[in-house]
Amino acid sequence: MTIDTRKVTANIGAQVSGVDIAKPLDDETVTAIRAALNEHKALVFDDVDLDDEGQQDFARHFGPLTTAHPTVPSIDGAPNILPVDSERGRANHWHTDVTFVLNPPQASTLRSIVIPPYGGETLIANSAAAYRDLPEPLRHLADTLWAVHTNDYDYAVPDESLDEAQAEQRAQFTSITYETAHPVVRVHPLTGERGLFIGGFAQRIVGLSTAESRKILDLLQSYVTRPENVLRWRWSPNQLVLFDNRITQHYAIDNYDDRPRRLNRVTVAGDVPAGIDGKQSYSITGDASHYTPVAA
Ligand SMILES: O=C(O)CCC(=O)C(=O)O
Ligand SMILES: [Fe+2]
Repeated sequence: MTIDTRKVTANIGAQVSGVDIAKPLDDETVTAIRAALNEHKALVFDDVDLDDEGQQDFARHFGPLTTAHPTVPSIDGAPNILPVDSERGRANHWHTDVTFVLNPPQASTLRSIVIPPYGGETLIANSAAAYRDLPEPLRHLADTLWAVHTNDYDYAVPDESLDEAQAEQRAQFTSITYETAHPVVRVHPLTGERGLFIGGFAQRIVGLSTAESRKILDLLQSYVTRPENVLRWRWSPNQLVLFDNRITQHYAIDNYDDRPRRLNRVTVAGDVPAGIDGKQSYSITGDASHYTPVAA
């Protein structure tokens, strides 16, 4: 069984055909999808005939699943599915999923259910391409840095400007405070590739003040969000996007007015990140064992 891939951009994204991901997949096919993911970082499958169960089964081919989220409830009866619903909130900030825990998911799947008539694209950035784009002195600096990731920060929207529903959601999101230190340059365990591992939950560089951290993080982040490193995916219903959460960031554009938009997210449990010297991430606060097993 071979799969067909068609690149969407030079640096990130491929559309996959020649495989029906609603059926159980043999090992060879899973290996081919994994190889394509290693190369393209984000894979799009069209016309998928999946329900919640099917999305979970597909994701399970890549490893044990996490539950929906460390603090946000799942869909009723589907403990591994996080509803991504425009009514509940909009992830219009650059991030890598759940990096505030010790072992963030290694991969995420998003399945489109309701898509607005315009807008609602998801941006996905290749953070390995960003690392390669750094001029050498900045690459050397990044190689030495560690960042503290947390779920408890203002997301660029201060508490006092939230309405009641938003305040309630934030309180739920931060009902357990997590803080984890990760290397700013993470080595991908399957490919050995180096990528910038920062994103919105990275709030502080170890050893620097908040103000100094912001400048360094913004500078590094500007390489991640270069248009050349970003896939802008315009959804149709019944698509599934699988992305490598170890070496990408993403952003859900809020450009569809009050039109409904709904996706379901299922994530695959990840390993503890390691930097270029092999040193592993360490937890500062917050236990995530109810959320995720640690992948080998
Ligand atoms: O809505 C999207 O396109 C992405 C949602 C997202 O980033 C998330 O649920 O973590
Ligand atoms: Fe996300």
